[in-house]
Amino acid sequence: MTARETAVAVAHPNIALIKYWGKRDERLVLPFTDSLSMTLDVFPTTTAVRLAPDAATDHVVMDGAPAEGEVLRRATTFLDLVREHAGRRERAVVDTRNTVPVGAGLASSAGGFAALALAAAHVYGLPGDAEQLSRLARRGSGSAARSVFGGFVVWHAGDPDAPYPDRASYAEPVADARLDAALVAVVLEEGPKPVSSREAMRRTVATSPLYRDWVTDSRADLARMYTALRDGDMTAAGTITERNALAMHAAMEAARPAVRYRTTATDAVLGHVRRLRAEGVGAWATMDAGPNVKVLCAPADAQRIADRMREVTDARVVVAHRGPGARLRQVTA
Ligand code: 2P0
Repeated sequence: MTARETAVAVAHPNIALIKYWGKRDERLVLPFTDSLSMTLDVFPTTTAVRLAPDAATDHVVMDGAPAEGEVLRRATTFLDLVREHAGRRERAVVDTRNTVPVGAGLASSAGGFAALALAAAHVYGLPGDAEQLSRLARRGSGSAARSVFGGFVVWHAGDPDAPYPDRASYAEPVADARLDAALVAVVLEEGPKPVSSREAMRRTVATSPLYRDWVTDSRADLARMYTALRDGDMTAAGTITERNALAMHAAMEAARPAVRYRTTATDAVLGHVRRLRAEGVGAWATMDAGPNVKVLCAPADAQRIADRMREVTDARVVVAHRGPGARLRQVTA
């Protein structure tokens, strides 16, 4: 690939139905388990990367303000990796715009690093296909490996004994997925979470007596989820999704000290989801590293579920469907 001066990429967040929770290698961002997600058609991140050959450092702007601290450090470390792969030295100017609240457990880093990986790979002239892009995005943030692709996506943990474990861990679309699903996002809080998912995963792996069982259970959930997606079985997919998320939260709550992202507002929404099911509506909850709830359902039920959530909570409620993978919007030579 020839290097370009500027590239602009767009990527969407994804929500895991089978969660990623725990790294076996922190530096390479290699997970203990495979995970499976749905890329959304809402909350895109748009990222422009421009080469700055005269600059001494990278300059990163997020939502109109210069990035600093951990955000700047992670972006620069990621650009260093791209430069190392490309054999280049020039610094870059990055301008990224989110439409999702950052750090609130709404997968902002997934769309963010997928867009940054795609735009940076273009300006630095890194060769590679979507699978390679997924490996690269993984190094920025694990879940970003999945946002490279649209629809239902599986991220392979990869064989730990493979000669090059980095190469064995990438995401790809789930073949033959026939399920048509929507996700109703119930946004209870938009502020950053008290404990980063990185730290929370570390603590769960190191101290939770439930972690090993969660890993075993998650593998079985994944096998059943493949069948549910291929059969277009909403009830099975929803049931597996909800229990996988509850088990992940149970494992982190058993960590020492406990990691607790669920709040009383979260539990109230979970109650409303159960009540909908009791009324015969197919609705199943999932939660990530934050208090917000996403309700998996058939597209035909999404509006009804969203209306109910607006009735019973003060939350911002957003209906999402399956969205596209990361794509370039503009490249300037
Ligand atoms: C997931 N989450 O599968 C899980 C479920 C949150 C709960 O991936 O440390 O930002 O950058 O690899 O990808 C959030 O973690 O973590 C996440 P890093 P990431 O979607």
